[in-house]
Amino acid sequence: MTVSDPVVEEVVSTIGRSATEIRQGLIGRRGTVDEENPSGETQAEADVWADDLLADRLGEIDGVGEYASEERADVIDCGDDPAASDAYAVAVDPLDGSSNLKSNNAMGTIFGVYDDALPARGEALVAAGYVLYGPITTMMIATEETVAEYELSGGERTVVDDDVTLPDEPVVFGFGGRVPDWPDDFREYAREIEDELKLRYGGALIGDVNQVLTYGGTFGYPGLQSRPEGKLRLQFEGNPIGYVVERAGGRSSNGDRSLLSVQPDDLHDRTPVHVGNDELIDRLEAALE
Ligand code: AFP
Repeated sequence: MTVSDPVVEEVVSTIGRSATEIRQGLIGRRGTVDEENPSGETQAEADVWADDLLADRLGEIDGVGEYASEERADVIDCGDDPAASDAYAVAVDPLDGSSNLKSNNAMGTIFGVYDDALPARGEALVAAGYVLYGPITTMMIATEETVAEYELSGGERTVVDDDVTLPDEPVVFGFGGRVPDWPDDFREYAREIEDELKLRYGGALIGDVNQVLTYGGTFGYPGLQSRPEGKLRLQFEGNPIGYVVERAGGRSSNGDRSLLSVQPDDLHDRTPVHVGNDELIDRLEAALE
């Protein structure tokens, strides 16, 4: 099953082919480098390596005008301006959850294909998705038409589910941040959810969101007392994940409105992120009002 837009198909097939290699290349790259990414976090060797690999490959696709990643300060100009032409901008978190490398837990690669120059609103996305490096490597691809899940093996993409939809009955939840750092209104909401759903939190957005898409429920990384803007990045994490979950029939929110409607000021803006079943996100927004 291919994506109908040829540039988007080239982007997703390039990421899919690269994923097998990225997974293999993690071996021997579990250490850190002496650098911080633009968000001030220590970079793993694997972060830098996967970013360079994806920048080279995605940047040379005809129809990709910009490449940006969580691991580099500025957008790379690699063709026509996406704001003034048919070209797209590709934003990537090359290794989401890379601190899980040390403990050998789940990680991912997240991507968003924007029909606008970066930074852009999530409403400009034409496709988004992720690779999950779990016991097997899977890829979720959301477009205007559908959300589909694939297994990746040896560079091949095999459909597992060509119409991924969020289950109606929520089962799992995962909330990031330390509980004493949660604002009181979020803590009250979280207490209710703890009584209703089962806790599943793995410290990698992709692993946690994939559980929500599989079982139903909600993932949240709220604004904290010490950091009201939250931890996750709008362009590289919030928007792509919001797009996937909304296309699969759920909702996304920054606590007030859809993540996709948030106007970014900066490429590396952070945002509170909440995704999941409609009813849970409605309740969250009511609790934070
Ligand atoms: P790292 O890439 O530094 O491991 O951060 C992962 C992440 O951005 C996201 O994938 C997780 O949902 C979130 O941070 C986990 O944060 P906590 O370590 O505070 O739980």
